[in-house]
Amino acid sequence: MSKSSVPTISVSDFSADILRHLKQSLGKDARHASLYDWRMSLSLALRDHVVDPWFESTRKTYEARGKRVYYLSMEFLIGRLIEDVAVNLGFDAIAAQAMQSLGQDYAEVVANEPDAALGNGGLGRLAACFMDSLSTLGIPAYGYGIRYEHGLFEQHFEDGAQMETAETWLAQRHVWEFERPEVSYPIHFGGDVVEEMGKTIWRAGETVMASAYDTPVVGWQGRWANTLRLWAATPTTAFDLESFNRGDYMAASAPEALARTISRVLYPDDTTDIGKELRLKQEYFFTSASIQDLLRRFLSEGGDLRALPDHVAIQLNDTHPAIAGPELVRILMDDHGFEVAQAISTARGCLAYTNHTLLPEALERWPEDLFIRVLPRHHRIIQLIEAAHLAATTSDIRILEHGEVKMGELAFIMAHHVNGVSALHSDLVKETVFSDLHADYPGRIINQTNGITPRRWLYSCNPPLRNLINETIGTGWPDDLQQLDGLSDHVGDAGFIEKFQVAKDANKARLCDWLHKRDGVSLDPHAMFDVQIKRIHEYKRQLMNLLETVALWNEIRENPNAGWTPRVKIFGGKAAPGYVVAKEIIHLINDAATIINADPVTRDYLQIVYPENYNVSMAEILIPATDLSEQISTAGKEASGTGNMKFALNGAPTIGTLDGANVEIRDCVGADNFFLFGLTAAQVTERRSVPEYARRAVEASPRLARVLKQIESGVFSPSDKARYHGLVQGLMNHDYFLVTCDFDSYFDTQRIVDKAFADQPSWTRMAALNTARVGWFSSDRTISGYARDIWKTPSLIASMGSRKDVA
Ligand code: F58
Repeated sequence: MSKSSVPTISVSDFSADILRHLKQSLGKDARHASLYDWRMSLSLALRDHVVDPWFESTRKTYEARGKRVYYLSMEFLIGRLIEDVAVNLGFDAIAAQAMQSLGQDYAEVVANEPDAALGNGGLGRLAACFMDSLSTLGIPAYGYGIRYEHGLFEQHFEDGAQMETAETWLAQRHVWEFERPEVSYPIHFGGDVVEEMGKTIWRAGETVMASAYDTPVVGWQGRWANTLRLWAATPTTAFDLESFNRGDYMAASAPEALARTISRVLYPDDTTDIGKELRLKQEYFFTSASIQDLLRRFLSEGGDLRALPDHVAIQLNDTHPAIAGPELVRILMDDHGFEVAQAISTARGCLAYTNHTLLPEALERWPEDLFIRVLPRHHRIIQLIEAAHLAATTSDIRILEHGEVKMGELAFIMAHHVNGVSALHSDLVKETVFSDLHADYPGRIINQTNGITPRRWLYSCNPPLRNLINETIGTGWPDDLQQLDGLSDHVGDAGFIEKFQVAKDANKARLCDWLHKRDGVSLDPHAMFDVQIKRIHEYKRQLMNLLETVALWNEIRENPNAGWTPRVKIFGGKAAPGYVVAKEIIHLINDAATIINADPVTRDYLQIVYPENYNVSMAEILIPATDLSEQISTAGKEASGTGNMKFALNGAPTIGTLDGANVEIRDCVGADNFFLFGLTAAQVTERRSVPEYARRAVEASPRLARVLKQIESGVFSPSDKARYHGLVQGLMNHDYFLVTCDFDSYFDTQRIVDKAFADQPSWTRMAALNTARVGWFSSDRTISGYARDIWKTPSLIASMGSRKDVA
């Protein structure tokens, strides 16, 4: 990789660029400019510098006539982009100075940008990290997704209960995207399939158009830029004038209403949305548009479709785009005259599928009658795919079964590789959900452990630590994260540990300021910041964390002078609006916070905070300020986790189970620097077969029994004493995620954490070793793995030369 470069643009030139945009693009002068105007002008001035690398990358890609990666994902959880672009261009310091010279507060301008939340959680954020790494590595790639009008809902609390309101990131102009009105494709739904003169014809019932919006994604040091192409649904005819003239105004705008519905809103459920017709239409909408687009690109270069797999690598981010298989087969057969077998093998040569979950309720299945109604031609093609699979193997696994279309099986059968997202998860994929298909197609399942982009998740979000690392091991690490290993040599140096501590303290102080400004909450900056931020799910066990908090509260009250380590328990995360138990857990955390935070006996030792509306930007403030990372899912349930990697990288040791990528993180940081507890995946399976295992666990733990009794009897809900009756009874009777069984081990391990934290230099050494040893979890390493093992795509960066505006 070419090494560090210093931007040649001066602060005064960049300031002039910003002022020019303020005048020419925003139509404002500096005296009357609002925060919005400054933010737009700064963004446009930055964007100008992305365009050249973007064109250059596109030119190189066409010249190379090689293979492109197409990453199909229903979700891209992007977050804000100003800092991201500035950092990748090497303009971060200059942008800040320029804003200062213009009398503006850079941080305030950056924070004015809406947080683009076109995703629910891990799967969507992974897609965004992958886009950053694809560009950093110079691999020609397109991300394809949906340009939702409304991203993930905004969360607020009313008397502790979650409420949702619509998110409106597009209410103001989205400055990073380029509308491409000339790039649009018809997407058909419904109708019927007929045979005419030996040809199979799909006579669609309704059609919408998919219109492209492109966002350039620039990689580290601006050496390469790929495209994120998001599709918006538009009507085929904007307005039905005939109906209007008849006076039927509703009917006149019906086509527009129908079309816009498709890309209107992101489904806020990251597990299951089975059976919703609109969801199936969304999936087909963006997948079909993407396949049509990549085929048009391929054919425009004069390609022979039989050679498609040499030029096109399509990665399916879980099963949402699994219809890509039948869609490609359909186009090859119906439009290009391929035989079935040839169409299937050509499509399979292009397709690979990533599985992100083992939760049975999350594996997509569509009612067959709904599927036939929406996609009749694809249903027939799936029958052909299934028949070919049954003929080629001794398998009895079907795609169409019990009146359902099983998207996991479809994706698997149509992919040349299937990957899990951590070593443990990939093994479990082989042993559980896809064990039969694994036997039918040995070698098809491989592992690619997830990663995170170090540009956003260290360089940009943690300036104090970034500066310390630069001064300790140099500046080569952001695109070669294993260089962090070099920090290991310094952890024995008291001066370095002291500086590491100063960096952590600065981040904690920043969090305190932010929380105080935002919510009026004050935290003790010397307390341990113990953080669990992620979607609220029973398997992630926020409830176990809360139960431990209540148990600790009890013990502090009983013995207030026992030298407790002060802790702030920080929670963050949203529950799917229809997920009743998850919402009860949120309510309980907030109710417990109200009682516990008001207790004068424990106030100095224990506090609970749950800031509303957790999102990417909040994570960027919380993670660098964290002392202890909570990764406490039931073993075997968290496919990988990526928050776990972000915390370790930012110097927060983990308390966690042997689940997902925790296993590999622990291998890297060393068992002494990781607080392990709980049952293993194998023990979890075993325990479930023990009759009444939850009740027994509660009986064996007076500490837990007491906590459950307090919650059930209304100690935390005095105005509605029965509020948590159902939640507690659920735990006692069918604690599927083994909160009760792991509770004691978790509580005891937290007390070991207390002791460890009390010895600050030794704790900080452990934190520094976490940072030093997790360089392997860069998404650059993950993407290199996909490129090597699945896509067979080289980097084109070596052939690119250095940037013109960079010395
Ligand atoms: C997450 N999955 C996993 N959505 O839970 C997490 O462990 C992993 O780190 C992350 O993906 C990235 O690999 C996720 O966010 C789902 O799993 C969807 C559930 C509904 C069907 C489609 C996948």
